[in-house]
Amino acid sequence: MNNDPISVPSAVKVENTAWLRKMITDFVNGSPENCLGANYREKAWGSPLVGFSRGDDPYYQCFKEDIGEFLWTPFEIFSKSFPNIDFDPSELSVICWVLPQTEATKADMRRQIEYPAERAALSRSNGEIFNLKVGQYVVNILNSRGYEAVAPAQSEYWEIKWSEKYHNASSWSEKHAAFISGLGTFSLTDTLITEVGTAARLGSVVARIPIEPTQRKYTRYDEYCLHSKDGGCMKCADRCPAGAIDKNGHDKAKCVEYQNQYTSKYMDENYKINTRYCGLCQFDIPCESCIP
Ligand code: B12
Ligand code: SF4
Ligand code: SF4
Repeated sequence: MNNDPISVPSAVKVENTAWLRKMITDFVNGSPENCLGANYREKAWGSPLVGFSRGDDPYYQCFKEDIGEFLWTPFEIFSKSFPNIDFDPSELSVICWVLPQTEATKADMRRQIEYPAERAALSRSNGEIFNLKVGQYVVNILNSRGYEAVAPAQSEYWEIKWSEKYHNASSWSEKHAAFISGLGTFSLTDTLITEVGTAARLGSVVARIPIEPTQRKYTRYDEYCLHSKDGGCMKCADRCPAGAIDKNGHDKAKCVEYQNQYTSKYMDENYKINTRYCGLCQFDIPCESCIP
């Protein structure tokens, strides 16, 4: 299929790709707000990965059909956000980033067997606030250059949703956008495995700007997970204190229950952090920091 917006020269798309990647990388690496906070005057996140996809990539519609009608395509969330703009879906691009956990957080988490370490809990609370700021920053920079943009997961319309097939879900999935944008594949635990591993958080922006999409280096949906090769590995299952991971994948009900019953209380009592998080299955595993 070739429905390229032919009026845009390829050089412009390549140039946009380069400055957007640099702008996000410089912001993450240089911002004083990229900080764990509390007693940790250190970065919340390491240097980011950045990837791009076309807003009309057919994968967006495929995932919508598989997951549920509620899952937005880029076209849907852009139309909701800018109802007065007349545009073609081929004019949209999706900009995605991956924020890797730092070496210090990873070292702490590898030692944990029941509860998250304080650094990791702070990456979920303060680190996620910074992740949202990355989205706002990208939107602001694009707006200042005349491009309309929205961070779907920060949209007033974004909601937690229920998928008949996959249970807990939401109106916009960062993992699916990152998969389509060439940043990684799914794992046995449901998380995305990227070139900097799975111990990471993700974010994205949909914008009306021509960008060269990132080439996907994979053909299969679960290609980077060792379990998908021969049914082995499953180190993530050993790491899960809730027994929420087995050869069939990730049991979200058990995962949510463990977070509600144990880790949330622990973080509140021990770190005075009020958040829902566990994340043990992302650390001390072959796919923690790389494609295994
Ligand atoms: C709802 C939600 C949850 C729910 C449900 C988790 C889930 N898997 O969706 C709960 C509370 C359980 C949860 C827990 C966690 N979450 Co969460 N969560 C979300 C949220 C808000 C929405 C996700 C969504 O809409 N998914 C859509 C559904 C349909 O996708 P899915 O369930 O993964 O199903 C697909 C695939 O996994 C696959 N699949 C299904 N079964 C199988 C089996 C095999 C073998 C394979 C290969 C694939 C596969 O097919 C499905 C359809 O495509 C996102 C933020 C966002 N807006 O995206 C964060 C997000 C997914 N969470 C994240 C994180 C970090 C976590 C935790 C580690 C932290 C924590 N809170 O403890 C745990 C990890 C648990 C785990 N092992 O997945 C990150 C993921 C980062 C990454 N590297 O992928 C996200 C993207 C947040 C962010 N901004 O970074 N989360
Ligand atoms: S630990 Fe092994 S089985 Fe689990 S997600 Fe990583 S590669 Fe896949
Ligand atoms: S985040 Fe969920 S799946 Fe991962 S170790 Fe904790 S309880 Fe288990």
